[in-house]
Amino acid sequence: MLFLLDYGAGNVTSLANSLRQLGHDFRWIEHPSDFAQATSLVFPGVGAFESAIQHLSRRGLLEPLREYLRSGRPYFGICIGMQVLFQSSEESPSPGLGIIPSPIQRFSDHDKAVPHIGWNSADLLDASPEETGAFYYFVHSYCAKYSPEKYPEAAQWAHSTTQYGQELFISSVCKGNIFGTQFHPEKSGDAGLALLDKWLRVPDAFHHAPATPRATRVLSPKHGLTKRIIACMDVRANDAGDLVVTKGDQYDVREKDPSTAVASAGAVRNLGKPVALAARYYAAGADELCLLNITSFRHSPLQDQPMLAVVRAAAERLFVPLTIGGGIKDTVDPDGTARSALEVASAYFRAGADKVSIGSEAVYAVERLRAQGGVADGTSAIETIAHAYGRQAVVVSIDPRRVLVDVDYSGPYKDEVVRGADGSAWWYQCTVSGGRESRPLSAVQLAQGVDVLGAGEILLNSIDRDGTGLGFDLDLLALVRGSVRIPVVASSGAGKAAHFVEAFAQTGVEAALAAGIFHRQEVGIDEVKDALHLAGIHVRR
Ligand code: 1PR
Repeated sequence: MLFLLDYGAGNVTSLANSLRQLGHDFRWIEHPSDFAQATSLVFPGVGAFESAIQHLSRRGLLEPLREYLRSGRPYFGICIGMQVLFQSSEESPSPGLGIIPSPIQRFSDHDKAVPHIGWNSADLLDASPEETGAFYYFVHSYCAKYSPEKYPEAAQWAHSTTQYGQELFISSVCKGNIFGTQFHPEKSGDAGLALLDKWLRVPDAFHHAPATPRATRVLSPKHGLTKRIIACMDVRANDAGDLVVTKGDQYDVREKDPSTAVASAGAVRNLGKPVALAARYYAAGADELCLLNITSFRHSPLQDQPMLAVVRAAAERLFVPLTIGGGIKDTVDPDGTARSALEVASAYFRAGADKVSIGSEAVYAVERLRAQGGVADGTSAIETIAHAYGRQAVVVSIDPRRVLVDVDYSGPYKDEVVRGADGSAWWYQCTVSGGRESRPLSAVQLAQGVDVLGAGEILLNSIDRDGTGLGFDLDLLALVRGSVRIPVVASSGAGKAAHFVEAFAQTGVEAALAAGIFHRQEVGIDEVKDALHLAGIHVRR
């Protein structure tokens, strides 16, 4: 019987969904005695090394796990489930299982954004150096460095390596009954599902004789993390109460009156059903999907059963990362029950989300942080969710708008003023509640504040460009990209494939998102990726 080990954090729903899709039955390890019945074991993990070790030890599962590993029965550790096999982690004072006698270390952020988020190739050590391995989805800040000179024993375990920036790390390990991947096969589309299936059906294929460690690979600058293309669905109830994918022009999602061209008068635009559209984008090769519940600031997402059902249905059949946003904040139910932002996020994770996106609440949190002199107090939604699920699970969605100023402006945002070729000057002001209210905070201040609080990624919208098709706001992207070390996702304004090329080439963002052009089928995801490939930008195709 296949058993899954859940340590209570991270999205184990994704793995369960993948196994069901592949037709494998499984049970959960509930008790130390369950290990005796397991004929194979998968330990998936997202989040923090320390929480995993602490959780296993509190539930009395650490020793049974060690015994299971010694017993020779097949083990597949995913992400943290692979990292716990190592001696130690810079992330945690608790030691690991020590089966692989080398450390897990943090990526250097001198030459790149950390966490390492996205699709990268796992290059098998048995393959020739020119051969590129399959692409899988990674999301982590810590890794096992691949260095046969420094860590010869870990190199003996290495099954594949992956390059991120100038660092080469072990992306899968294999020896005897033990297999582990730093990447998430359950979120890696067909390639990931095939790997899981092969391990379950032909475990002997993974009984691996140690590879002969070879000299460190020659690093080539173009080889490594790919740029991600994300399809975004803004979801809300239409006037009949059905959840639909809508799309605004500068955040106004109602049909314009044709005679006056005045928006806000007509019905909510309906561009399709969320799960059907998400399935179309998955099939078309989207690297990630994003569902934003754009009116959930009005009520508690925990009451929003249709939205949770949409997330569940999407997660059951789409095996790429799913970000869910809208309404992630402390709320009070109509019956007076207080609900923390962490509870709201947990409901989304249980439904199958891999990341949550926080909008308005992030603005308030950074305002509080600044009022406290930059000292975080651990209470914000970003901090509580990052603590429980890892910072890579927390995206902050920024909704800025340009504010024009005189060219000789010397006010509080003077250091962030952008000057246009036409002599105009502006700064970027943050808004909340879907652009309805402006706040005394700039996009750069917000981005830097959420980096301090522990966000893993920034989704950078532009109210001015949203739905216009004029291209991304390159000034905004460059400004924010240059002010933080976490990954930045460009959003708003894509009108053609060339807009993606210029965003990646000119601003260094890690991913780009579009909505309208994909919904209306004006530009395909394959067309965008072809254009990027032609321009020499590394993408998964
Ligand atoms: O504040 O935590 O409840 O989160 C609300 C979330 O809903 C935020 O992420 C906010 O950006 C989003 N949102 C709120 N109102 C709207 C609206 O459109 N009226 N949508 C809205 C934001 C922006 C992007 C859009 C891109 C690409 N939509 O998601 O998909 O601009 O569009 P394009 O390619 O067609 O130009 P909270």
